[in-house]
Amino acid sequence: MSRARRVLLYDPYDDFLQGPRDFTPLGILYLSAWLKRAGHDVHVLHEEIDALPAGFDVYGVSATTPQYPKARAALARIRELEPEAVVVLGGAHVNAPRCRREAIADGFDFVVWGEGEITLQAVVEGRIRRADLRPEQRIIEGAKIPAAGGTIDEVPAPDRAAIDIRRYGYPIEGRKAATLMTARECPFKCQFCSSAGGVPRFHSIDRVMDEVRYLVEDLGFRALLFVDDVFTFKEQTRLWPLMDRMQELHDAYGVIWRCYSRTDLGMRSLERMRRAGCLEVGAGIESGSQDILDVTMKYTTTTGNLGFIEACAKADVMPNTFLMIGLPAETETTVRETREWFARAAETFSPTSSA
Ligand code: B12
Ligand code: SF4
Repeated sequence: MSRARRVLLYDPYDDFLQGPRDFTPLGILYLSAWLKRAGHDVHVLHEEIDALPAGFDVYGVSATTPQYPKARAALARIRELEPEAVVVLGGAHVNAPRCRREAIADGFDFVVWGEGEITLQAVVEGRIRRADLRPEQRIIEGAKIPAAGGTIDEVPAPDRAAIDIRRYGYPIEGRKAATLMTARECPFKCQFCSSAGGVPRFHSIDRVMDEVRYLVEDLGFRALLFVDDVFTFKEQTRLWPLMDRMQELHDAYGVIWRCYSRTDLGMRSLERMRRAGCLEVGAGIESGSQDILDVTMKYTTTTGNLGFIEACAKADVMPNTFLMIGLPAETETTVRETREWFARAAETFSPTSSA
């Protein structure tokens, strides 16, 4: 390996992301685990910009779009602290082409979009160098972790030891939930989504359960939040066997959890998930207008979405629904349709428990 480099990975504080919205910064924790395994001296920071330290060769900054102003301010601060350091931007914000170009124009040395691990390592080790590249060439699609042997188990678990994990915890039934991922990418092409159009790759069920057991048995969490864009892909061949394993843990420790799904999720899956401790499923309803669902290529229907709410009610799982106003083709009529859809959904949902 080339010389070990000092790397600081930074996820800027954001006023919106405080209290229950202060989630573990999984993106930089994955990168930290990967770079440490390659022998680098990596530090992780999820604080205000004032806390940024000097003394690093490479600074990796992570941002969603609302965090981008803070990421830009962090860049300015890093230039004061370490003018010669390489500063790399990644995260969901730069999944949009225009945002990548802006970031290079704003002065980031590199923009790595998509998956960060392999390409950030190449930058850190000097195999990709600023001096060799024109500005537009410094926008790089992150190499994807190959699904060797059918899984992405090569990815080390997030480096949760690098942060004070007990500070975080989305509340589910008053318990702090730890976040984790079991797969990468979504094959759908919803036009508004920054995760659209990939090739899903999965961790093995054994590997998922190793991480779950670490969170439950070693760190003491009794609630979990799976942050996969769509946790419920491959219902019969993957979800159901995973639910059998989760049910063992639910029975042993009373672990409860939440995940995200599309609404085309079968009743039998919802029932298995409930038995395995799932209390909430987050799902993108997006709109009560079929026109808008079609224009944005969501590939769902308003009636199918209502069927999902009904199935959740039967399975005793709380549907957390997301919607957007202002998508292309939105009019006063489509906004009214959305309001009407939600009124029908509220009537349809009559949970049989406090879940
Ligand atoms: C949990 C979550 C939340 C939580 C916490 C968010 C947070 N910032 O911590 C809550 C519920 C609060 C939330 C709120 C919102 N969210 Co949200 N959320 C997620 C979710 C489901 C998981 C995030 C996560 O942990 N991902 C796992 C990690 C591993 O992924 P990652 O961070 O992208 O990291 C990888 C790469 O991006 C890259 N990378 C990351 N950082 C860096 C840095 C460098 C230097 C490099 C090289 C690479 C790199 O490498 C990593 C590993 O390969 C994602 C969807 C998703 N699956 O990612 C949406 C997502 C991040 N949310 C999204 C949105 C739109 C929002 C809201 C704006 C919604 C709203 N209208 O209020 C708010 C804004 C919050 C904010 N200020 O950032 C969008 C972001 C789109 C965008 N352009 O930024 C996403 C991507 C959903 C989507 N599919 O479109 N969210
Ligand atoms: S199904 Fe969900 S994650 Fe996949 S592209 Fe559509 S909105 Fe994005």
